[in-house]
This record gives sequence, C-alpha cells and structure tokens, in this order.
Amino acid sequence: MEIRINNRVVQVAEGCTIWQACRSVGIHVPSLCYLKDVSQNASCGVCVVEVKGARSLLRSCITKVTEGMEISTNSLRAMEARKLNVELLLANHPQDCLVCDRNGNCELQQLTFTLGINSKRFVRTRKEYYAKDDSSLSLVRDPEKCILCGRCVAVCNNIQDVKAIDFSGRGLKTKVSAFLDKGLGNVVCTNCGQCALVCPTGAITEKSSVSEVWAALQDPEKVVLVQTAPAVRVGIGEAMGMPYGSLVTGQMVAGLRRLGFSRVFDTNFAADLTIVEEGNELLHRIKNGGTLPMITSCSPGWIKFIEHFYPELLGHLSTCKSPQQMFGAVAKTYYAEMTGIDPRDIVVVSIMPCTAKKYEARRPEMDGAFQYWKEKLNLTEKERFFDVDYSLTTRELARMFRETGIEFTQLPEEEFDSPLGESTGAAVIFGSTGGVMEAALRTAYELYTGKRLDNIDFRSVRGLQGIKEADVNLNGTILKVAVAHTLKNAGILLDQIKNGTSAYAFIEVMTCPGGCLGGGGQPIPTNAEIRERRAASIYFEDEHKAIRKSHENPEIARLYKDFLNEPLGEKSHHLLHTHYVE
Ligand code: HC0
Repeated sequence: MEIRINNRVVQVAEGCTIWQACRSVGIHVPSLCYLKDVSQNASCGVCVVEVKGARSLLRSCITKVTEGMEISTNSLRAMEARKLNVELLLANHPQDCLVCDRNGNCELQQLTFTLGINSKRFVRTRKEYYAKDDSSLSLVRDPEKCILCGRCVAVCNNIQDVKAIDFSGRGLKTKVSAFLDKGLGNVVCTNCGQCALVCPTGAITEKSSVSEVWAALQDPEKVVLVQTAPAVRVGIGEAMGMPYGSLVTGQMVAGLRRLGFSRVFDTNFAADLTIVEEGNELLHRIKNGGTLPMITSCSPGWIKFIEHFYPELLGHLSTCKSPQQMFGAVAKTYYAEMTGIDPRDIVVVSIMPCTAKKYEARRPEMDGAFQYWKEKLNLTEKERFFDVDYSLTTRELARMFRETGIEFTQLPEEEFDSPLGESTGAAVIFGSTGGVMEAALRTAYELYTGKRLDNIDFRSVRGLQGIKEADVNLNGTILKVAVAHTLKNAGILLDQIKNGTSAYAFIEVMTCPGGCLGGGGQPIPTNAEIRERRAASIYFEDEHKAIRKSHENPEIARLYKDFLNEPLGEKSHHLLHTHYVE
C-alpha cells in the first residue's frame, strides 16, 4: 500500500499500524508502552504522530495505515506533544537516576535525553507515595518508578497467563499492584521475572544478592564455588557490550576466576546428571505403568505455576530437582567428601538467566546436603544450610564484572574446573526451549533400545514455536512428546491432560519465552530476534562439543561409580529428587 511519511512516498504492508509502517522504512517512533509481541496499551502517548485530515494527533502504535495516508512523525506539533507526555511522566518520577538499578539502561532516561528535555518543568501531581514491595524472594517492585505503561501487566496476563499483577485505582490513584496490594511474595506470582525484563524503567528489578556474594568472597573461612547455567554463556557477553547472542563460555569462566571464586563449575554438569536421572525415571514410568505424561521439572517458575493452578496434576511432574539444585546437593556432599572441605564452609553461588532460581534455592525442601550431613556431623537445626546459597542473575554478574573493572572482552578463554565442570552438548541445549527434551531423547533412546543413536539432532523439537510435538521411534514403540514454553502454552497442554485428550508420554515445559535464554534475569533488552541469536549460539556450542549425550559424560560416570552408585538409587532419591506442594 502507498502512503506518505514525512513527505516521502513509501510502500508499506497493508493492515499494519503507523508505528510498524514507520519502522519498516527506517523511522523509529519512540514508545514507552508498546512492545512487539507483548503489549499494545496505547497508554504512554509518546508515539503520537500527525496525520493529515485527523482532528487530533494519533497514537501510532494502535492506528492502522490506510491507502494514501499522509503521516508526519516530526512535525513541531507531534514532537512537542511527545515531549510534553514524557515531561508529565517525569513530574511523578523519582529523580534518582544516578543510584537506580537501571541507570544507563532505562528507556525513560534515554528518551528524556534523545528528546532534549533538560529541565524538570512540572511539579509532582500525585499526592501519595508508594512503598517498595520487597515481599518476593526474587523481585522488588518500586511503584514510585512505575510509569503505568502496562507492559508488566501484559506479559504477566497475556504471555504467562498468571495474572499476578494488574492496574488498580483510578485517575491519579491508578497503580499497578498485586492482588489486594498483598505484595508479589504473597500472591500467585511465579517469580519468572518477565515483568522485570519488559519494564522500561527500574520499577521492577531482581532482588539482588551481589553484596552477600562479595562478602562471602572476602571471607577467608569460606570456599566459594560458582556454577553457571547453560543460557548465561550466550547472555553475559551482551551485558558487557558484545553483540547479541555472543558465545563467551571461556571468557565467562576466566572472569569468574578473576572475581575470586575458588572453583568455577558448570550447571551443565548437573544438567547431564538430570538427564540420566530423568531419562531413567521416564523409562521406569513407561515400563511400570507410572503416571504419564511425565513433565519436566527444572524450571522453577513452571513448578510454582502448576502448584498454584493445577495441583491435581502434580503427579505428572518428574521428581528430579533442577540442575541448579542437583549441583548444590552434589557440591556439598560428593565434592565436600572428595576434597575434605567441611560442607558448612562451602558457599555455592549460581549464575542463572532466571529470577525464579532465587526462590527455588530457598524452597524449604532444598536442603538435601544438610540432611545428608546432619547425623554424620551432629548438626543442629540452627546450623541448617541450603544446597545453593545465592543465585544471581546474568545481569547481577555483569554488575560484578563492571564493579571490578574487568575488561570482559579482553579476557582469555579458560576451562571449567574439574570434576563438576565437564559437560556435553546435551547439557548446553537445556538453555533453549526444546533442549531438555532433545537431551532426554538422546539418552532415553539408547537406554531403552540398547542401540547407538547416530542421528542425535531432534530438529522437530527446536525453534521458537509456542508448542512443538514429535513422534520418536524407540525400536518400534512410538513415544509422543511435546514441548511448551511460556506458562500460557504450558496451560494448554495441562488442560489436555485434565480433560483426557493428551496424547503425550513426555512433555517439556520452560517458563520463559524461548526457554532460559529468554529468562527474566537475562540482559535487557531481550526480544524475539535476540532470543534467536542466543539459541543459534547454544546449538553451535552443542554441535562443537566432543561429547553430545549426557550419559557419556565421564564425570557423571565417575560420580555414580564413586558416590551415587546408580540412577534412581537411595542417594539419588535423597539428594537429587524432590516433592511438590499443593
Ligand atoms: Fe535454565 Fe536449567 S536450563 S532451568 O533454563 O534444567 O535458569 O540456562 O540453569 O537448573 O541446567 C535456567 C538455563 C538452568 C537449571 C539447567 C534446567
């Protein structure tokens, strides 16, 4: 369709919005509320443009183009209105940019600069001051910094179908809040952190443990171990100024050593361990008439979702703890025994692309190592410790690197420490939607058939489609599997189980769009294009790994030989498996 934008004749797609049309011809109209694939609230008024013949300025994010339309994005009237709307937002916004978590990466701050706003013109109009909500183990909400753009509400309601937050009040009293103002920690929030990822300001951020980790690193009595999740290696580079999806495994290891961690280990090692346990669990259920479909259990936001909304289906969850938690339990038992380090002196820090991992680490049942040592060391309840002490997001790790002035891009590539550092290609793909399924199939096939699997790429479960499915031929037995990412898509598969129409034997669910590579703790921005680049790097690492099947990881074989004895055995049961709460 032909239209005019800023006096230039252009061809744009029929049915698109003015915002999209402008974008398609290289004109960026700013917006603080519109976010592709997430929200289209038309609440901020920043994207207004002038259209010939229209009585008022139009919001470009919701107005569709029509044949022959004449649009001006840079008329004085449009530019002044845009500026005025931002100035009105600033009237009620705290002026504490210098100490704000999002300083340097705030869309409001950036827009204030690009629109040339250099003084505060209006006084505060809102009378009430809102307190911070820090009731959650994962997230902190500061309603004073909220500009009511509605992105968080949209992602929570439409993408995750959780509805933990919404608008309340009217006029100047409008705010975003959890149900009855109870605080995020006291409602159905799954801690996924997608709200923090889409927030244009510092109104929602992760609850940081950076200062606690610095303190542990300075403590001469402590041995501080770090584990890094699969998706961090394709995210941390971005946060340090590198291109989207940069694969920086070796530099990340080097950087962590320079921060002072005693040993740098890999959550991927525990991902391989998870596959061995979970693969055996699946086959056990298939052979013994156990509950099917079995559903993966490594994504903590997903666990909270099913506990809240579908408690009657908890029996479908694998009992395997997540790799983060398996790592903590193994580090404070097997590794402690092997090295003679008192488990009370070990501090396990995990670096995760996820905010819900903070919550997972504090679930009361995640103290397997303490239970293991309790009698042996005569420990009292006061000495109780968790398997994982601190879980930091990718963004928090970037903050630590910045604080120390580490030139991340100049770091050499280094290897993980051993044991607990070796991993396979199957483990790294955990970071992408479909990856746990593919990793499990690589192992389950060989366990079930006793034959070698030569073509190990299960491409039908890859990609960013919301729900994927595949039929896998296990020597004549067809295993129907499905993969879902986002909690809304998970809900669709759960409803099928509920109404008896589910055709699957095994389902993978990941909480966040794209899987962990799109997790709520990843660098901002994270969008569809960036997720694809991170996924490409993850599959690249898998392809170039010497070993690509979890059960072939020699360090895992050694762990079973020297400590666990066998998959699903007594020790595994206590340290690597868990239960769920309605
Ligand atoms: Fe994930 Fe995980 S893959 S949940 O997405 O299973 O956060 O990256 O660390 O634990 O391994 C996140 C990522 C992990 C865990 C692993 C799983």
